[in-house]
Amino acid sequence: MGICSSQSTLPQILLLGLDNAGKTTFLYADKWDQFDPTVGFNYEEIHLRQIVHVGVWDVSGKSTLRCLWPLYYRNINFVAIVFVIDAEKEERFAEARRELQILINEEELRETAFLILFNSRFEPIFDLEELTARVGLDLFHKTIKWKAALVDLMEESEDFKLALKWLGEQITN
Ligand SMILES: Nc1nc2c(ncn2[C@@H]2O[C@H](COP(=O)(O)OP(=O)(O)OP(=O)(O)O)[C@@H](O)[C@H]2O)c(=O)[nH]1
Ligand SMILES: [Mg+2]
Repeated sequence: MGICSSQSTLPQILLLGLDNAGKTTFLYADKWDQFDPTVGFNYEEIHLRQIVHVGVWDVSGKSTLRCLWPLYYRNINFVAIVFVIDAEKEERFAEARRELQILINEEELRETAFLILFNSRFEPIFDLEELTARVGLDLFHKTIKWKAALVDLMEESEDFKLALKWLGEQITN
């Protein structure tokens, strides 16, 4: 499907984050569990964990391909961005912060809600408060709607459900 040819009436969500953060894992958690780096994008109309029915664009996070991100959000009206961060790679937090900073300053994304999902598949090294501080989510303007959650993208959890419920509320508001 061409990037401009989506005829969907579903709310559209853009999945962003650094390479190897867990974006495709999030999108296809129910289907299989090993993914190659995304080349281009994946698009699915999906009932995320049976909580929210949306069209999801899963885009490559490779550094050389991040220059394509604006092509998506300048052509499609996204109600929310789900930004995935690997909670176990502290050495990449600054890089994630830089990318988030660019996004929140974009005029096209002023009305867009941001759900930040810290993906941790093992016992988390940091709790959500520490992660929020370390990535510097305080950089978010008070006017931007955002929420952060610490989840295992492959597992069901109350925090994950709450995060997706919040996403659903942003869509209906
Ligand atoms: N929570 C959890 N995360 C996993 C699991 N398996 C893989 N991952 C995460 O997913 C990452 C790689 O998966 P992808 O989903 O392909 O990453 P991506 O963000 O889509 O990467 P690009 O397509 O390169 O932008 C791994 O490094 C892990 O962080 C799992 O069983 N549980
Ligand atoms: Mg991917």
